[in-house]
Amino acid sequence: MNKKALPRLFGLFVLLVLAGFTQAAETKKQDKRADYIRSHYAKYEYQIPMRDGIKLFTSVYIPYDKKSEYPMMMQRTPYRVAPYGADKYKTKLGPSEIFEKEGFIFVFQDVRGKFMSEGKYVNMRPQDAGDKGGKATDDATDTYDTIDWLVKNVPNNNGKVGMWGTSYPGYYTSVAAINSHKALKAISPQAPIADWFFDDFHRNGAFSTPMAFIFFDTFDKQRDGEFAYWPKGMDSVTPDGYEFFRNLGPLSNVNKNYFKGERPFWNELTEHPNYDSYWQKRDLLQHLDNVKPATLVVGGWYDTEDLYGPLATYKKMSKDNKKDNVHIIMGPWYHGQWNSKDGSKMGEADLGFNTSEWFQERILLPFFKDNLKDADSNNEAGFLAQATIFETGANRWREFDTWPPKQGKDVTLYLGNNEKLLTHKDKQGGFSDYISDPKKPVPHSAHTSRGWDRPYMAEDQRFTARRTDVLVFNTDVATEDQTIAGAIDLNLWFSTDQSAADIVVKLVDVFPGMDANSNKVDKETGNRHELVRWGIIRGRFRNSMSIPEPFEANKPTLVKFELLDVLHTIKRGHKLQIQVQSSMFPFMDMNPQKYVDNIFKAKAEDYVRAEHKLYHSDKYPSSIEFKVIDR
Ligand code: PG9
Repeated sequence: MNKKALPRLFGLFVLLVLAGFTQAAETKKQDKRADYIRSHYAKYEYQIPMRDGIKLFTSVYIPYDKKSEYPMMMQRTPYRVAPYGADKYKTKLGPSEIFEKEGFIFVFQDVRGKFMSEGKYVNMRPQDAGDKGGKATDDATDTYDTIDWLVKNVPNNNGKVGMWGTSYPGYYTSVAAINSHKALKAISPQAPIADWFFDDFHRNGAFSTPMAFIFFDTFDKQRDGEFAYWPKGMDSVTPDGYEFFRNLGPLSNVNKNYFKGERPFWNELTEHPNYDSYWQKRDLLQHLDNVKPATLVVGGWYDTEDLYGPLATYKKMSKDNKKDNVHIIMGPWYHGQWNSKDGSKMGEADLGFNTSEWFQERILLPFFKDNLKDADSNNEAGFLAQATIFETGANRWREFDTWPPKQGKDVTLYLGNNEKLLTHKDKQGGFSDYISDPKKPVPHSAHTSRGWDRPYMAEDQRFTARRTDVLVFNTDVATEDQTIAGAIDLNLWFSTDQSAADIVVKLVDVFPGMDANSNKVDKETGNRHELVRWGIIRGRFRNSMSIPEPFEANKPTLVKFELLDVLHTIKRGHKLQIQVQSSMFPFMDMNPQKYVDNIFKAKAEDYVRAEHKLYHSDKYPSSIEFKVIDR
């Protein structure tokens, strides 16, 4: 054994022991939480009848302590309310542990057609039952009927109900606001899906194959009668998503090689590649303009699943900031991180402090207490701003009267020659070109994953900046801090020598190589290219999401779209960088680059290499526009 091997082995041993201790401490904490729940709550199970006779399975946890009456906190979910059986207890009840200590009645319900509930499940069911008359049902009437039953039947309740949920359960929380029951006093839709043509597996018409493939493999399995178990997924998915999805080939191979036609929702979505009436009917936003309960919309800046949802939900529910019962908080989080224990890091991004604990203690619990326990206080103490928004780059919370902020300076930057981002059009400018090759698409992350991961949302982008199929444009080094607030509008003059293309744009914060104060290289962050926001458009949808069109070969064409909101400070000494590319693989499927009517039916030979050009001349000035606000 060489001399260094022994200390190394010892180091490894110490690390393993420490990891073991941490794991054991975590398990002990979980056990304690579970013990607390069991000794403080009695569990009941009910089959609650809906207006059409269908019964929905509901479990209810009631505090043993009967000294006072309690409000109910409810979650409706398509992900099962297990464990089933009145003597089998959940190990978590509230959004976070402090809710269990505070004391609420917790209610969990399997939505219509899922797990132990009767009826037929419909993904993003069109909410078309209308007002609360008749026998017609949808998810909104199911929520109404459930609340009506709960307030009349659950012992020791105070007649007030709150709802929360993340993602799909966040969607069901938004749904509750449609013609809501008068006992529903407070809701917190968290990362709510709003419109499935823009959330989760769809982005401006581009498609996330890993997300849809992995999710619908199990979620879309049809039940054979009633079942209480989550169906088993396929075994064959490799941990190397780049390799797996490249080998998969055209999307039609999903059915041919894996699903075998046995995932009905997958079949439906592949028949509707455009934003047609199938998707439009499922757009929840159209029903959200008369929200009565106090509302706190929650979202994460680094949420790769549902970032569109919370922003669009707040905009619609608040009628553009006009309703003071509707609030929003956007934090520096991945999907659901706000209810996790550790919100001090998101991937490689250091957030400075535990932002999720701050949210749970200072925002979420006070919000529900205020509206469900105090006599209709409706934010009388004023602890909740209209918009509470985390400023990345500076790592601090800020409060606003509106989101996005109204005040500020409008800035336009033009792409230019020599990788420049300029404050004026480049008079000498021309274009930059690159080859986009479906055989070697640009990876969405430098790390290997099954293709649907989270940390990449704040990843160092040097790995792409140095590829020949990625264009970069940089501002000069900033001499003052610049805080960008809101969406970023993109006006890109683009051409291809083929007939179809995707355009991906990334907003990147380039850290200095040298620490300006100490004149030393910062080993951890030196020259880091931190991803702040990225977005994609499938070029065929540049003029309409419903009516796609091919590109005319080699014709400069204006493509406009937006990057979803940010609140980010490019600090003094940093540079703002824009990267442009035509794939983001495997997270987004590869555009064949030959126009076909339905990409889900494209053939292997439709996937062709293409030469794309991005213009930055006086005649074709590609630009980005955003708002800069005061510090
Ligand atoms: N919104 C999430 C999701 C749905 C469908 C596919 C992928 C993700 C979620 O409920 O987790």
